[in-house]
Amino acid sequence: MKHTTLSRFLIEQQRTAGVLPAELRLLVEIVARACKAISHSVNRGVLGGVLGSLESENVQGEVQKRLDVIANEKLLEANEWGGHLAAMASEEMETIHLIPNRFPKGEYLLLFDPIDGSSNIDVGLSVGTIFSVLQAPASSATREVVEADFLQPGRTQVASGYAIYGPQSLLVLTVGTGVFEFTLDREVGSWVLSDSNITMPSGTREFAINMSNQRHWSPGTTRYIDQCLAGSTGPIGHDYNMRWTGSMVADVHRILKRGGVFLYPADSRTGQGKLRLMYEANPMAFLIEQAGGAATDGVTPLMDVAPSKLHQRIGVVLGDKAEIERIRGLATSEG
Ligand code: AHM
Ligand code: MG
Repeated sequence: MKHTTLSRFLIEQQRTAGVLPAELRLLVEIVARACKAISHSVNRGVLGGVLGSLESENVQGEVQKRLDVIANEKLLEANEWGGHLAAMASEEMETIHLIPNRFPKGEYLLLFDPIDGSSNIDVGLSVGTIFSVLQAPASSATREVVEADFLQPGRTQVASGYAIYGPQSLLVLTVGTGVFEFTLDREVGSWVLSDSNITMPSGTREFAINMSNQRHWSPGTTRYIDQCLAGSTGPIGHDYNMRWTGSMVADVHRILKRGGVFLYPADSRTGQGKLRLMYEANPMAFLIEQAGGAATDGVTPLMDVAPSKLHQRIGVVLGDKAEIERIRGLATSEG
């Protein structure tokens, strides 16, 4: 079997497809290398002393896990010196991280959630890293990058992806030319192409939602889930299956490969969702759209939303196009 490594894939994208500037290639390689290191830490678990919580809270008021902090540091360290970035932002940091003056500054902005699905770390379930890449505004070349430079709609992303640390460590990537999956070959230490041009299967009757939030849902969300639960005797006329892993990376990966829908909708508690627009919703939306699916906040495509804050939360409804359209219809017929 011919093995295409991530490096070779990226060089071929640069050469043949002509879509990948050299700096962006370097950026993706460095993020992938950091994810490899994070994968090793996750894998060693208690043996590496990486499990458990810290005393600290992040900007969202969530208790930080040891691995949240370790993964954040690995990503910062790996990406500081390459000369490809203007600045970084992370779920674990209140504000943006500028590239220290001793290193050259590049034209890209990197955003990440270092460990997504943190509640699963200590119980041996899949967690992951999500990342999004934007271009810094041209005006920032002659001044210090500021938070407002990051507040671009998801549609402007030039790359996004996630690594999932599960039964296998996988890296799923788009640079706008389809979705590609790489599997970590631990013996050799490289990411190897394992699935190309991923297209989401359509028509899969499977939904993912945290049912314990049901009492907070909007009438539209309630109506959709009621229809799914009614199965073959309801208006949709098909039985549904349900899955909820507590790790968005794992749920989204299943949907990319097997189809279905994922919902973490805005609800009555705050009028927002739980997930963060800039480094969770948008990168996943880019991948899902590239794979032929749809990703909205329930109504509006996520990537068309103009962000107002770095850590903005938003409702996320993504997956099978026809189901997302059904959900949108049920949401807009509410009033
Ligand atoms: P995290 O980035 O702090 O881990 O939070 C995001 C996670 C998602 O991976 C997952 O879909 C969701 O939170 C689960 O939330 P809940 O525990 O409310 O079901
Ligand atoms: Mg997360």
